[in-house]
Amino acid sequence: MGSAQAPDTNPASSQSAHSGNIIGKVGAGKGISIVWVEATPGIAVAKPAKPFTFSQKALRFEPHILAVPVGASVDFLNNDSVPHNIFWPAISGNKKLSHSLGTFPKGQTRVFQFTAPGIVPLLCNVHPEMAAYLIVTPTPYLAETDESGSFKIADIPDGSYAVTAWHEGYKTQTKPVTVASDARVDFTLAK
Ligand SMILES: [Cu+2]
Repeated sequence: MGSAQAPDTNPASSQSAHSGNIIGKVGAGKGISIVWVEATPGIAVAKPAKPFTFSQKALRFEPHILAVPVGASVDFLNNDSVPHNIFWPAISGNKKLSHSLGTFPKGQTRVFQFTAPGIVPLLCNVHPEMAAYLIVTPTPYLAETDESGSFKIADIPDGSYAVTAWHEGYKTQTKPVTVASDARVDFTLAK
């Protein structure tokens, strides 16, 4: 039988800096979970160029959960016919990071740049039932799961990392993962 080696057709192997994807599944309650790679020396964190928007419509925040990388600016748009307020009492429990954007009418936007990572519970003091979560991740390597809990964080430089999963009403969980091409990490969150 022939023993000729197949040509190397993997384009990634010709690059000097290798990277891979982290895939996995988060087991938790209904709705989406957020997964991110924790800060690691050597991982670049640049201010994201992409604009992020929360709107308030029909007395709800839209979306209910949004993940953005640290440094991101978020537009908060009142899309309702009534005035809304937006405030957060803390970021990841740190009350020193509480802030209010005030109360503003239909069509107006307030912008805030988030320079500290953490879980930001968004509230409206006009409508106590209004609530949403902004997740500010320490690196741009983040993913939103689908409703089944599956996620993929793409193009992470090879290396060893800590990966954290968050779900509303559950305890966050952090696991180690080594990326050398692709890697898999699964979470089962507890209340
Ligand atoms: Cu409101």
